[in-house]
Amino acid sequence: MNDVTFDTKISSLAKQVDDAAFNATAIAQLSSQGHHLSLIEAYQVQDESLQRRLDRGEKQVGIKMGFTSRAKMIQMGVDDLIWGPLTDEMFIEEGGEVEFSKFIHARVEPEIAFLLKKPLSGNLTLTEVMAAVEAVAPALEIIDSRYDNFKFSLEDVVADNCSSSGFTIGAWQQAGGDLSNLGMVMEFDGEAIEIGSSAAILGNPYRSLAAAARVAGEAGKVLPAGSIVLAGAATAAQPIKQGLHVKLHCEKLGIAEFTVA
Ligand code: OOG
Ligand code: MG
Repeated sequence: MNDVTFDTKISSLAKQVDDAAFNATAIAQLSSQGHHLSLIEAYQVQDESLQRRLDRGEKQVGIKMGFTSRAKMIQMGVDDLIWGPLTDEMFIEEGGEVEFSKFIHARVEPEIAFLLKKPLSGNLTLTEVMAAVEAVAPALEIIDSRYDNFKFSLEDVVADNCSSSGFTIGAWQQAGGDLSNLGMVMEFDGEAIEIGSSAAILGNPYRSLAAAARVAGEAGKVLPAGSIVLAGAATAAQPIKQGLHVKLHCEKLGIAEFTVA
């Protein structure tokens, strides 16, 4: 394939996943359409679909890490961590409402968020990444695969911006505390639906931040000061529906909650 044909293919796949997200309409997995992308090509599709969002006026506010826990890898049948951009359009005011009609078949999962006070990129020690953190907070992420039946290969999900579609962040807490084993309980309408520990996130969510810096560096990017980084879900994700109230209690960090309108 010459370069022009290749660029056209990446652009047309980016348009496909971005249109699916924008219109909340599922599409067939790219792999089942016969597009067998390499991981590098999948991230090129992701980059182009981010560009389409930026062209519509969205702003990148950070990144999310995915499949940083065994629980998530097993639930989705994949075996490597992934990452993708978060934009302001995905942000849900903490305690606020999110429209169910924005989504195709959304799920929610319990996470921990970091706010950076220094730029991060490349291979860094845990101590170095910890020193770059301004604050930490409990967070909930809404994922909404644009693919039929929420099924995908690793390359499919990367091309689809890692299913990113919404996130809410509880009150920021001072950084510096031990995050390696905090109890996390996600409730649906006041009843626990997922119970886990932050230890599920690579043994310590700060390792996910170090991984974020490393993958950003490998992609020739920097996570700027002021970025939000979601460390990845501590438990499996659960489907949401209209009217549902979702609340995360995270030991030492507090709560994050929203209602599906
Ligand atoms: C992909 C996103 C994974 C996480 O926290 O592990 C993710 C998906 O499960 O659809 O956000
Ligand atoms: Mg997640």
